[in-house]
Amino acid sequence: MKASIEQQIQADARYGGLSARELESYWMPFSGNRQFKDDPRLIVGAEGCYFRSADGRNILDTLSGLWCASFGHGRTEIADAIAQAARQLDYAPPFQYGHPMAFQLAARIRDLTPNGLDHVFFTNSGSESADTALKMARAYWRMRGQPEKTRLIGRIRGYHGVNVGGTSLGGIVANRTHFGSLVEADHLSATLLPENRFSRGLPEYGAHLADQLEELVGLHDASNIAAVIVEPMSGSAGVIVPPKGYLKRLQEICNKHDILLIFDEVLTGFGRIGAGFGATLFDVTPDIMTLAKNLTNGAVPMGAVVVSGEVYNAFMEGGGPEYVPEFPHGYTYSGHPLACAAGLAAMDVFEHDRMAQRAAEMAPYFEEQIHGLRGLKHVVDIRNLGMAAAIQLEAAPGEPTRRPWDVARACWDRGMYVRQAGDTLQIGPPFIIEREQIDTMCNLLADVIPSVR
Ligand code: PXG
Repeated sequence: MKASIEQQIQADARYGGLSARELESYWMPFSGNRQFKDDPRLIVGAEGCYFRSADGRNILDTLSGLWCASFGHGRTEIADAIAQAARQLDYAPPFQYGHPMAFQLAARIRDLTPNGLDHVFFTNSGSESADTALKMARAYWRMRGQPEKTRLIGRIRGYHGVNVGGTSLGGIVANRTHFGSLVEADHLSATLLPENRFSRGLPEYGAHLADQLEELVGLHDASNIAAVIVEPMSGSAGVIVPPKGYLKRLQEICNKHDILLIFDEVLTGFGRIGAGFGATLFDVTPDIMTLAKNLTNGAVPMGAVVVSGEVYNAFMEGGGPEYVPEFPHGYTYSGHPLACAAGLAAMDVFEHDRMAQRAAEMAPYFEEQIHGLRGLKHVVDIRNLGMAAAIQLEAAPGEPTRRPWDVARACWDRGMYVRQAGDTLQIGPPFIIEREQIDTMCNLLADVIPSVR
């Protein structure tokens, strides 16, 4: 007699003992739910650069989870801090009340981020950080008596999470198609240019693309523009590295026209590109910076928005009676005690283990090995900066995203987690990765990439 689906699932170690009902109950994010439930890839443990799969294999993590566990999985310092906080203070209301760790972590972030970014607002994710920053930018101009400065400018292929503001300002078409028009937004061109294929680090060509901001000023007038939001390096769209001089030029134009510059450093923050922040590497201090991911090393959801004194003071000066919230915005879990504990412990790891330096030191070897994949069948571009890289594959006719998916799927069977999105494979391993593990990763990619149809 044919075994029932339930029996088949129970007998298959890949399902980790889940029932069919449990599988059906969970609507997974950014996932092919139907495919996954027939072909599960369950993770049950993590340590260092490895995951443990439900069927008992060690899986090399080449994306630090989703670019967030960059100091390595299973950091006991962070786990202990979370456990201690959970016992002492499970929750404290963040509106009109506070707890010490939120203030301590804010000061810590202030110390680590570039001079001039002095005040920290807490959120629970990168998406919330992006939407918070956009609302701050609009409210800032009202506080300054210029309420008509409302227009927001993003960039094609940008990613600022999935909330309403971030979806609108972002520029990845697949993430926008289903949702109609949300927040009005303009978009600068992406800085992905054919001239720059296979650039190592910063591409030479393309700084002129920043001048498009002048064109938008010419179209709308600066008196109507609140802010520009960009990632110093676009991650999700496949590691799009800014051309030399581009970000400086963007900042100059913003300064000239009194437009706020927002850097979305959710992915680049805390070491990913071989420096503390994009702002540090490019020597461009924005008015507002968004953070998340590495802030807690991925261990507890948390985001932050760091702003200049000028932005903060506009609210303090324009806020009305002192007991009234100057910025009517915030989340039940803003600065949650467990997140703050994780954040403080992660910042200790970041500093004491010199994580940004570690990323910078490993980056040249990583670059060399990744670019060694040039010439493989299907590979049409390789881009990298610090400990981030993307391998772009030629689209299969009519199925632009299939090849990266097939590569990622095959790698999982062979003991490696690789993130695919659009037409690229994204590589961003934990900074603690060793040379031999980079070799293993590149050898496996060299084997698998040409093998897909
Ligand atoms: N801004 C940036 C720059 C990001 O990279 C977000 C905002 C949203 O963060 P939350 O925490 O709301 O997801 C991100 C997230 C990928 C990948 O494959 C990148 C992200 C998330 C998942 C996958 O590159 N970035």
